[in-house]
Amino acid sequence: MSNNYFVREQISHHDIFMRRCLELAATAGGLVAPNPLVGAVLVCDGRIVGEGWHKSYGAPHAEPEAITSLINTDLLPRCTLYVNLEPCNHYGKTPPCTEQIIAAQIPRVVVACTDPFPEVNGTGIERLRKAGIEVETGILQAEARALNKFFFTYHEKKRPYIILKWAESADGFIDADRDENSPPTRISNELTRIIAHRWRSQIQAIMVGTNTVIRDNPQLTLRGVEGRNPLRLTLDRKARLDPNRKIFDAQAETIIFVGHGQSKIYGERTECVEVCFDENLEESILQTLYKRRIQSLMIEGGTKLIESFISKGFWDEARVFKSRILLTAGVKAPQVEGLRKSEENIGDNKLIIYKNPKTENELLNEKN
Ligand code: AOF
Ligand code: ZN
Repeated sequence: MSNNYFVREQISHHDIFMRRCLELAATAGGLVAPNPLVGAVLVCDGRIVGEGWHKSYGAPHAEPEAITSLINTDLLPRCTLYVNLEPCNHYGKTPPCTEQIIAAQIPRVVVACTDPFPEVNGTGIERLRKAGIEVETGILQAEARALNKFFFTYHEKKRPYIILKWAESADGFIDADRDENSPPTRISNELTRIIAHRWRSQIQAIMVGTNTVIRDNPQLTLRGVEGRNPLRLTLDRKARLDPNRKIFDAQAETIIFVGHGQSKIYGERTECVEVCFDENLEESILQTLYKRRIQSLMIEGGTKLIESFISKGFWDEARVFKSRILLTAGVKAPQVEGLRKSEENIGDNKLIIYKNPKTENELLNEKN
């Protein structure tokens, strides 16, 4: 058998086992934030003999889970450990995974990507190599980074991953011309409503602008889906919003960004954060969220707020529902120039997903 054949076989096996790590990791979706989704498998003589994943925030990490799942521990010195994130090297809620891998006498570790968490950041791989363990990195790197896009964006860009979301008519309006006393214009269908609520369950914070609070009076909570309400955010420069708006109804934690000296009590579970309403407003908002360990933000309108984030390059993904309704006049939908990643029919509506080409490229490719 030629050497080449052997190498090719090894590579494809690497992919298969790493894919299994990603699959295991993903089963904890929505349960581990702000930690990343991590899965690990132990392979002996080409077969998976142990599996583990990080099941919930504060729970053991994937690697010790895989190690303890092994029935015959005599196999450990013959195993390769696959894991989609560099093993941690710090004392957090659990001891470092590196120490546990070394103690288990595992001779080879295959990693998808390094951990940008400041306390790890390459030191996990270094520690393993120093202990004489053979470490290979970069296997399914782009897939692994995409799986944990919130986590990587947060640590590398020091801001949450930003999703823009809106529904627009066939002729490009998000609302008809109407006064604030008439009900919001229904643009998308019932199915898209359920999808949008599921998205809310997957992110940590949700934001709308002042005008949207006035005109649409959204509640921004989850309805019809399981999960935790995201942190609600809005802007109120002069603190003039009516405290009876639904966003202040104490159903979820809420932050109102107000101008300096404008803090006041809007209601229970609401908090004012004073910011400068200048050209750095978006940066100030993102900085506040970074400090509060918010890794994902969905901006649901209106056009002015969404376009202000787009103009600064502060967006990663836009999820747009396009309906067949014609409004002929009204509030223009945001203009976004991005990579058109996918298009899907949701009943008589279309869901179009755009990605910011710059941040997508940075996300999928590790720097070093
Ligand atoms: C791993 N394996 O399965 C996970 C890792 O608060 P702690 O102690 O759970 O540590 C959280 C950090 O550990 C997290 O920010 C990330 O850097 C890493 N997560 N590492 O080796 C795992 N979930
Ligand atoms: Zn760990």
